[in-house]
Amino acid sequence: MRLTSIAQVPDALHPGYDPAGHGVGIVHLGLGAFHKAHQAALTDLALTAGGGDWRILGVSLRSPKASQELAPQNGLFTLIEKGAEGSSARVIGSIADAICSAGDPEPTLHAMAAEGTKIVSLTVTEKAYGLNRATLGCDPKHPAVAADLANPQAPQGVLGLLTEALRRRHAAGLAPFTVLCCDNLPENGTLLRGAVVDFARKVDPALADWIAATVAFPSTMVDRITPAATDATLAEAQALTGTEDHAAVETERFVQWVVEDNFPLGRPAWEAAGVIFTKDVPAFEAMKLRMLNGAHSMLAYAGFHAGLPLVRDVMAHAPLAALVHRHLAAAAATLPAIPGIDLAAYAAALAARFENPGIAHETFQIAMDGSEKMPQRIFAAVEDARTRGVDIRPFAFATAAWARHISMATHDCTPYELRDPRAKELRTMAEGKEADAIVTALRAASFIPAALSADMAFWTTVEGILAEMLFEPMIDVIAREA
Ligand code: CS2
Repeated sequence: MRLTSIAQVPDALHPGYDPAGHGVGIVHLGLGAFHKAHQAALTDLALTAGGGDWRILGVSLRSPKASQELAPQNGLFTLIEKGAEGSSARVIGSIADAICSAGDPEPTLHAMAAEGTKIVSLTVTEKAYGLNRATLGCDPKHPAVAADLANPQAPQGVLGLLTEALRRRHAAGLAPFTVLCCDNLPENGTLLRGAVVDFARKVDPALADWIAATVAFPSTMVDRITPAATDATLAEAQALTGTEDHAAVETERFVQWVVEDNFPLGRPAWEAAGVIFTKDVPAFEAMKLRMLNGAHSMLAYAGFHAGLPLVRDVMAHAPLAALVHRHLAAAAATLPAIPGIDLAAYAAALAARFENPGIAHETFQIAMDGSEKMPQRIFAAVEDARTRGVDIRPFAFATAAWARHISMATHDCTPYELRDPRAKELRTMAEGKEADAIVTALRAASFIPAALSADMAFWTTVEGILAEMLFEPMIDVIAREA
């Protein structure tokens, strides 16, 4: 029997409130596993503690798969939390409904412009925004941005949807919703604000001024390791709930959300769910991006090419695990102190999370979209490593491992697809090339910051390691490096 009502599942798995008693206050763009395991789960706890009309309308932007899984279940899904000691589950009631905006953005725009909508949150991945990080505006060449600039009333992309929905609210005399970016980008609220205002300025300058003056874009740091759900996830959900759940998700027990408290129209009682509200989100964000995500990217490239399919396999391979610890320590050394945070303890906790035997997180999944991830995870750390006198070799190693990935070298691993929005450009730069030619092409690439491009000592180190990775088995290069 398909999961459609909480009455079908054991009492112990019920949400702590009656979902039907709460209206929608949040429209969420990007209905992936991460949203379900993170913001939806924490909003579920906030509804239990503080109530309110804070349920979520989930919107999938491109593929209708996620909305087709959730809508027939009335938004209900099983959250399976996994640790070394086993699994536990509960049914999440915070998602009220799910729709897909591809093809017809009207229902999404209608919901975003509705008076009851107080927050529009996003987990759409780095590449979906169409940000220009150098100008802190939008990138008019990004496919979704270009399409939406040509047709702003029927948008498909994130910037177009936000701008058109805000235009409709302004025209209707409604206060703007708060825009809550939950993607792994540095100062994500500030970046998204710049891109939306720039996009709006190209469409309607008066609207851009209103957005700049009135819309809140709090920055956030989000964290929960959540692999893509598999058939095994769904089978486990069925065993735990006694129902057929096509939208179940599995995740680790750890969860962290650090948020700038700037919600002019209010927000759920997220503090009751352990959410940290602070003015200094960028410091937490840099810590998480450089340590967790930076180590993740390094181990994903090195691990995938060394024949280690899962993060936990990497942690069981002593030489690469040693490089993970090395990377965490080096990344920590590039960061300023954060009051109340012990970076060595944070690094140890991250390593334990990577070792989680219950989580099957694929190195190939993390290897996706490197050109969008490397700047904030690895390259930004190099600049601070220079000013702080930190050894840059761990970051050069991570960069070389990524460069090997874009070179498509398969002398010691299975053939793979390069999944990156710049795949074509990257392959032209690197496929079948020697290390020196790849490094020269990378230094000239638009996503490499100018200061880093000029750091010859860094690139010479990258080139040396990459030359080894292109000719020897990755596993041997790792063993020598460790
Ligand atoms: C990972 C992240 O896929 C990736 O790039 O590094 O999704 C990571 O698991 C999350 O940021 C953890 O919070």
